[in-house]
Amino acid sequence: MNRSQEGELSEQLAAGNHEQIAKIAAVIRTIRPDVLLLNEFDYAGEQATASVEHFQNHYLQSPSDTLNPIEYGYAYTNQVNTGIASGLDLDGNGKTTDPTDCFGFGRYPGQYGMVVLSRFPLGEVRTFQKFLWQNMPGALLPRDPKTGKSYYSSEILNKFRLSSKSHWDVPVETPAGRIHFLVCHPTPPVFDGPEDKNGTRNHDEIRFWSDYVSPSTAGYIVDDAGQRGGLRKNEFFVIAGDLNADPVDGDSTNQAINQLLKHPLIQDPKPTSKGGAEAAKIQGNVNTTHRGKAELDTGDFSDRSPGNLRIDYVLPSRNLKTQRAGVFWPTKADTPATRLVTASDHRMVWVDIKVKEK
Ligand SMILES: [Ca+2]
Ligand SMILES: [Ca+2]
Ligand SMILES: [Ca+2]
Ligand SMILES: [Ca+2]
Repeated sequence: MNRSQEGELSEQLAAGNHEQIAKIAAVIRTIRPDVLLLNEFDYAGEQATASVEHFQNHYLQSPSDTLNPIEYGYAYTNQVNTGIASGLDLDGNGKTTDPTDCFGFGRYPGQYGMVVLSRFPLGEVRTFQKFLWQNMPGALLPRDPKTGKSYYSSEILNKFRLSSKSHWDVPVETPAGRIHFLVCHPTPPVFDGPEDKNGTRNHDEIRFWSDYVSPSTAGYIVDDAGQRGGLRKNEFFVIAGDLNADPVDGDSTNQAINQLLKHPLIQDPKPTSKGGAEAAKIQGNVNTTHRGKAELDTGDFSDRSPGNLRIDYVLPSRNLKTQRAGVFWPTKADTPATRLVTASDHRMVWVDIKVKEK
C-alpha cells in the first residue's frame, strides 16, 4: 500500500473502492488476526488517523457476501524515517535532495509507513525512530573495501539514524497479559555497492531487536523520549515485520536473520504454505538453485534475481506457546483465494499463540 505520489493512498482509502486494497482487506478478513502489522502503509501525517479509519470502515467492515467484517478497536501509526530529508548528501552525488539522502529511502515523508491494528487495547508505545546507528556498540558501519576507511564521514554518522522506517515497541494488553509487539521494516540489503551500506544497515536494524529483548544486551538503547534500556526479564514479546533477510538465500549480510532465529529467547515457528512450494516449481529459474525450502517463502520476487524468499516474520518469545503458524499463499487450484495474493509481492505470515503462566 505504498504509492508513488504523496496523498494518493489516502484518497484511495477515502474513496473506498480500490481493487488492490480490497484484496488486502480480504486476506485480513479471511485469516482474521487479533493483532496485525501492515508494512508499507503510507503514513499520511495529519491525515494518518483518518486514513486508518477509512481502511477499517470502507475495506475491513464493508458489506460482503462471502467475508465477515472485522473490527479493530485499537490502532497505532506514527511517522517514519522514509522521505525525511537528512540535510546530508548520503549517496555522495553532490546534492542533498535525493530520495536516497533521506533518513530512509523515500520520495516523500511517510512513504512505506507502518500500521498496527489490534483487537486488544494498546499501552504506551516506545519508538526508536531517531536512535543513531553509531550508538550501537560494535555497529557494522559500512567501510570502503579498497581503503578500509569508514564509508560515511563523521559528519554523516553523527546524524545517521539506524532505523530506515522506525522501530516500535507496541504493548498489547491481552486478557492473558501484556505482549510487546516489536515491529520494524529494515532496509533491503541491495541497491548498494561493495561497501554494502544497505546490507550492513539491514543487519543492524535486525540486531536492534535481538539486543532489545534481553537486559544483558539492551543497556545502550535509548528511545525517542530519552528512556534507556529494553525489555525486562521474562516479558512476553512477538517480533514482526518485513525484515528483508532470508536465512540462506538472497543478498543478506552475515545471515542477519539468524540473530533472531537462533536467539535463545526467540522461537521460529517456521510457517509454511503449499502455494509457496508450488510457485517455486512453476516459476523455476533462480528458485531451483535456492537452498531454503520454498514452502517457507513469503515473498514472490523476480525469478531471475533474487527469486522467492523468506523475508517476512512473526517470531514469538520462547515463553509463549505456538499452536499453529502459516503463510497465506494459496495454490493455483484454491480459488477464489489465489486471486487475493495478486495484491502484493508479500504474503501474510501468521502465528497463533497461547500465553503460559510466567
Ligand atoms: Ca545526494
Ligand atoms: Ca548489499
Ligand atoms: Ca517469483
Ligand atoms: Ca526461496
